[in-house]
Amino acid sequence: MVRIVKNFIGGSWVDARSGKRFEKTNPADSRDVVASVALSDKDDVDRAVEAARSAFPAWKALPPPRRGEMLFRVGEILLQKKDELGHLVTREMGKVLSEGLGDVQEAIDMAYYMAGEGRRLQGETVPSELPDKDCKSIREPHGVAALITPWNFPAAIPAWKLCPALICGNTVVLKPSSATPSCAAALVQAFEEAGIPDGVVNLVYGPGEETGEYLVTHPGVDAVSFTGSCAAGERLESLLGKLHRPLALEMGGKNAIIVMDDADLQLALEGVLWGAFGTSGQRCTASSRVFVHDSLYGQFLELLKTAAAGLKIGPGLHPATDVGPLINESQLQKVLKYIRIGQEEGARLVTGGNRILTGDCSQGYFVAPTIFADVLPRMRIAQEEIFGPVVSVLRFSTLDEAIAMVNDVPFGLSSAIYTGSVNTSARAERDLRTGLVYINASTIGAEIQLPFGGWKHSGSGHPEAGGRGGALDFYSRMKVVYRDFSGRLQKAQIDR
Ligand code: UN1
Repeated sequence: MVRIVKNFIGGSWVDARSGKRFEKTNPADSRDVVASVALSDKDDVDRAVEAARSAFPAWKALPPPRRGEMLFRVGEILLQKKDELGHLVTREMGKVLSEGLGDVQEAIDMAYYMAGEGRRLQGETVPSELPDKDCKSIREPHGVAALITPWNFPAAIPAWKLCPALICGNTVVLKPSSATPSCAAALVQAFEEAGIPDGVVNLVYGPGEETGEYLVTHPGVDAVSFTGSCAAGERLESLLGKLHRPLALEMGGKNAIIVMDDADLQLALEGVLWGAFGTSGQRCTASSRVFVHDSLYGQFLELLKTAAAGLKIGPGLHPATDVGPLINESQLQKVLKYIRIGQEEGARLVTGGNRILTGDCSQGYFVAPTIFADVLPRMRIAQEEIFGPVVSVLRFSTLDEAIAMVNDVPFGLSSAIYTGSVNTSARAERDLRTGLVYINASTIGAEIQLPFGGWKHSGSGHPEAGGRGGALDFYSRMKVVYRDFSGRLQKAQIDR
C-alpha cells in the first residue's frame, strides 16, 4: 500500500502548491514504495509559517492546563495506535519491530509527561530586598518554532520537540527528514485527532538544504530546534547566529563503553551488543567505541565476536531479526567507506565488514555487524561518527587512562561504564565529559523525564526532553515581573 502523504497546513492536509511529489521506499526492500510525499517548496513553507503565526495568539492565551489536556489525548490516541504506528516506523525506517514500538512508546511518554507540565511550568517567586514589593519569573512562549527532525527516531524525536513546544504555548512548523515522512504525518494526525486547533501544528517535507533552510531562516519563525548531522547543525549555527534566533542543536556522538576488570562480563557483553548494533548503530547514542581492560581484552573480544556473528540480520518486520537495514544507499556507502578506512588504518577486522545481499537481505541496505579490534584512539574509526553497525574495540590498563581516551573526541553525548565497584563508578560519573553517563548499562536508553543533551560538538547546550533544566527552558523564555505596592519610589541596591 502506497501512502499518500500531504502537507498539513492550517488544519488541512494539502498537496504541495507545485504539485510535486517524491517517493519513499522501505530500507529493507527498495521495491516496496511506502509513500508518495508532497515535495514542499518555499510557497508551502510560507503558508505553513503564516498559519502558525495566525494560530499563535489564541494558543498562547489558552491556559496551559487546557493545552496539557490536549497533549494527554495525543498520548491516548498514540497508545491506541501504537501497534499500527510501530509497524509503520519499521516499514519506513527499518528498525526492528520491538524498537519501532519503542519509538512510538517514547512519543507516548513525552505526550503524557508534557501534559502534566501544563499544570507546572514553574517560574520562581522570590523575596524582594525591599518592603511592599514582590518579584517573580514567568515562562512565555517564543512564538513560532521550526522543528527539523531526523529519520532514526521518526516518532520519538518529533514528539520530543512538538510536545514541549506546544505546552509552552508555541505554535510549530515541523519538517521531518525526507526518509521518514509518513511517520511524521501519522504522528501529526494524532495531534489533529486530539483537537489541537488549526494552525497550531503544521507539517511540510523536503530537503534540508532547501525547504529546511528556508524554513529556519524564515522571518516568521522565532525559535529553531534541530536534530541531525554536525555539518548541518554547524551550518544552522552560522545562519541563525546572525538572526539572533534561539537554536537548539542535537548532533552526533562517538559514545564509549568502558569494561572494567571487575565488570559482570555477561552484562557488559549484552550492553555492548545492544548499544553497538541496536537500530543498526543508527543512534546518536550508539556505542561505537568499547574500552576493555587489559586483563580481559582477549576473552571479552572472543565473546563479543561470537555473539555479534550470531545476530540475525534481516527485515525488521520478521520476528527473528535482531539487526535491520541501514536507512538508504548513501548511509550504506558511508558505513562501507568507514569499514575500508578502518582496514587501511591497520585496525583488525574481527567479524562483519560486508554488505549482505543474500536471502531476505537482497533488496535492502544491510551491513553485517562489524567489530574492529586493536583500534588506536587517534584512528578515524575511533574519532568520527559512523552511524552504522560498526564498533571499535580498544584496550586500557587504568581507569584514568580509559576516561582520558573516552573524553578525547570532539563529541560528548553518552558514555557508560561496567564495574562492580562503587568507587570506580563514582569516579567515572564525575570525570566522564558527556551529557549522559550510564553505570552498568549501555550508552542508549535515555528516559524522557530527564534532559537529553550532548556536550562539545554533540549539542548546543539546550537539551531535549526533561522539564525545567531541559526542554521547557528552550521552548519558553523567562519574563521577570517586579511589582511594587508601596506607593513610593523605592530604589533597589540604594535604599538600605
Ligand atoms: C538517539 O540516540 O538518536 O536514549 C536518540 C535512547 C533513546 C533515544 C535515542 N531514548 O536510546
